[in-house]
Amino acid sequence: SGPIDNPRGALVVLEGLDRSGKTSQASGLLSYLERLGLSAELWRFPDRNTCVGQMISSYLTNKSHLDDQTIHLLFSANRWEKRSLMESKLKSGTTLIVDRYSYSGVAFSSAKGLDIEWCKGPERGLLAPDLVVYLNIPPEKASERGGYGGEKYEQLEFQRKVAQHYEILHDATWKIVDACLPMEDVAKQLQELVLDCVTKCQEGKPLSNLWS
Ligand code: NYM
Repeated sequence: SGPIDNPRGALVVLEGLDRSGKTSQASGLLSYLERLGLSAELWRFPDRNTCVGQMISSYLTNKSHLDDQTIHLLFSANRWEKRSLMESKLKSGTTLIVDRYSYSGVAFSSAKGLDIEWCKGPERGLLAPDLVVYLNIPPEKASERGGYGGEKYEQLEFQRKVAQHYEILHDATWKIVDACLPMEDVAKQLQELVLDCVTKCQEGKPLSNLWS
């Protein structure tokens, strides 16, 4: 069975600062793809449902303390424990819309001062996204949006640093969408980008690994 008989799904990642609108846009995208009759699922990282995810969650809610390297590796392990399921879903034709991925991992940890190459290390070999959309919002604007929830990292000063580190990670495959536009306009742009990407994957674009 070739790519035409057995088309694979696309791995689509949404990235951006806290309060950039990723989560709302991701669920809008899911209903859009379903309306088109495509098989799609919404995923997010951290996935707080696993044992590792629960350790991450208690760190983020300040119920436990971990040093910067340790939490970095837990975020990465949380992606590794989902890698094989991710691959089988994609191969069986399901498109995955993923709210945060390795770029969050590297941007947030390197914003704390960890070496960026060290941060990328454990991410190598995870599946590479077919499309990364960065929802671009100035940190000041994001902080005005209904306030932060009080988890770790949700402070303007730190978000400014994260924004700078995201910028270092941008590569040719990233699409940047202005997250200050009205929600419907952001949604429209996302739909176009994602549909184009899904089509390329159906036509046989191969899956590859991240940063290897
Ligand atoms: N975060 C998320 C990281 O620091 N590293 C990672 O690898 C990932 C996936 O967790 N402030 C941070 C970014 C967020 C926080 O994410 C929780 P969310 O999307 O608010 O549940």
